Amino acid sequence: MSSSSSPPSSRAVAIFRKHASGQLDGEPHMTTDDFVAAIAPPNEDYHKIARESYAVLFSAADRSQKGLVSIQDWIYFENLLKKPDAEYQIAFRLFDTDGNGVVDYDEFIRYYNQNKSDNSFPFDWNAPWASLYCGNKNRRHAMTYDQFAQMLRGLQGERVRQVHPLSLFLPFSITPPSLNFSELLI
Ligand SMILES: [Ca+2]
Repeated sequence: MSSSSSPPSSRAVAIFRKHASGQLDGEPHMTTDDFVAAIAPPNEDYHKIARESYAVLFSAADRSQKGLVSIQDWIYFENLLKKPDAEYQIAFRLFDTDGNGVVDYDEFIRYYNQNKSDNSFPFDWNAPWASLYCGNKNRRHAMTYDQFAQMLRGLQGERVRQVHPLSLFLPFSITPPSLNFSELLI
């Protein structure tokens, strides 16, 4: 059974109502600050990096890129975090900036270049390995979620075992949100 079909937990709804300070079309919505407050560990002494780490997840939760998270977005995100491949699902949504369900080459390059750090995976876009997923310069192709996840797993296995998939691309590490979230739901 897909967890995306699970009914929303009343706690998830309660957390949303507690934190949502924004309004859109007369409905409560979460701002970035609301969202970070809802998912970050309650006693964490924020510093800038931690805040940015959590705030980046807002982009994955804000499915229509409207700058606010609706109750439907929140419940969808909560279900996403329950999935065993949550980190990959989140990474995919961060890269799929137009939300059309595939990551095309331009999206991939753009997100990678915006977020890479000195520690990021150094892609050789012309390597046979990379063209397997992204195509070559004559013919680029978009990645489905399965292809994207396969690529990330390949990257991890090849280069950095035990490394969080998002940290391959982002200039900071993200504490797996599922842990914080489940603590929050206890
Ligand atoms: Ca896309």
